[in-house]
Amino acid sequence: MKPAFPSGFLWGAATAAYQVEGAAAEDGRSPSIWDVFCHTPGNTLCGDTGDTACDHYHRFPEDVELMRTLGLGAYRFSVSWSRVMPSGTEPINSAGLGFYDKLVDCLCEAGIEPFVTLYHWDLPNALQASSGGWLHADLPRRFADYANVVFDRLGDRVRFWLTINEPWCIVDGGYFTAQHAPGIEDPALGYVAGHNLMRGHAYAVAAYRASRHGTGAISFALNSNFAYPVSDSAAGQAAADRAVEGFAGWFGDPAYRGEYPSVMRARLGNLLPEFSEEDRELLRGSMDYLAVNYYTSDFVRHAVGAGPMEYERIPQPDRLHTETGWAVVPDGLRDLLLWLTKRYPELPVYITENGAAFADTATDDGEVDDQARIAYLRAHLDAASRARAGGVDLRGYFAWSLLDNLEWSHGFSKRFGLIRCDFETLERTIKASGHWYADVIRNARSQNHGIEAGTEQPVRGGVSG
Ligand code: GCO
Repeated sequence: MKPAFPSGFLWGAATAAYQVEGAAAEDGRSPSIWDVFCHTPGNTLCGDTGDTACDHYHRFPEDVELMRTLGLGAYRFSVSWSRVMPSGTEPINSAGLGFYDKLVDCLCEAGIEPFVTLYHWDLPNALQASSGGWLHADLPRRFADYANVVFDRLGDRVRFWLTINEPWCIVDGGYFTAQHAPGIEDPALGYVAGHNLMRGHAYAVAAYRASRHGTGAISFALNSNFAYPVSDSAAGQAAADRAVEGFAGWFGDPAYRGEYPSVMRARLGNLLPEFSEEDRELLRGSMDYLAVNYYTSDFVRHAVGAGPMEYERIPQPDRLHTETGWAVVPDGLRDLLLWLTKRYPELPVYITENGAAFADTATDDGEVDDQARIAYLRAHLDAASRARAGGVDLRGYFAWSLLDNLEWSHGFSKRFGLIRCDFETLERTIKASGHWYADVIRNARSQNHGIEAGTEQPVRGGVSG
């Protein structure tokens, strides 16, 4: 039988700085908008903050050892801009940058590929306070300056980069619903922030390609649900198509072809800012690969007057839901990957996040028999392999998350980890899902004649491979 995943497939797990690092006030780190958000009463469940989180900042050697035990080939983590440049601009804080230097070295020694996200939502608060953060037209340039500092320091060892994590979530949580930092509720501003996030992505990609280390692969992490119509009418199908174009296409289209989807332009009009000719140029072809974060899908119907896109989500009470209330829809992963590959051809694909929160119960020893998470991951890996069989050039998969961590406004109440973190003692215990994932990786490697971790080549625009 042909192996479901090819040799050189990158098997990883992901985290993000604010969710795991802790050490919020150490070595010159300044507060980010997420520190301010979490420290504002009422914003997070139980007032939880990332002050300590998993203390990954101090415990990273132990965490890398755990990754090695699982047999991970790659670790996706994010760099905190507030550590590297506490004021958001020069000067550079060498202690903060040094942390990532040590982490990357430690990963390389363990034969684990570092997969680095530059921005996972934690803008230095100084930039928010002084200029309105992503609403300011110059922020994209500041972001590229910061990115350049990181390329310069880590680019000799890091071959896979992501600029922005999930612009959709930043806009939705940060500017539509105010559930996330910076906690603004003004959709018109959300479209401006989203626009500047993509400009920041484009400028950082240009900086990377021009840099002395710019030979790896760079992209941004696109999150999207797929959407299915609840009726088989033409209007229902059109509503589902609009839902996907308005989700995946909102940010995917600019990064591929330099413009928003025409259906969004037609329906949102002036709410969507225009890219300048220079921005368009820089955006076009700014993904060396497609990085996809997937958790759930939607079931929708055409709904006149339900916002400019005129569709409505219909609850699916009969489906299994995770602790975050998201329906479990593995086929949506396959269908989303097929949709993306059709719309953005020629790009290799990495699933950069996929996972589920379930109410784990731990024994006194911290052991967790999380069969629900195993079932979720198994079904999604199966969907991913079916997408491959359908022509998607899938090259890697990252489970979200390596560790239980701070789930943003849900605080520590939602556990996504392959590894349990006891938030009192900070003790780590590999869950049943972690052991299961280690087996999946081992079996996949042995089916491919024992290809070792760390041999994967970075890709650029589907050219190599
Ligand atoms: C996101 C982020 C992660 C989350 C994860 C679970 O997708 O929201 O990238 O930081 O923790 O997705 O919600």
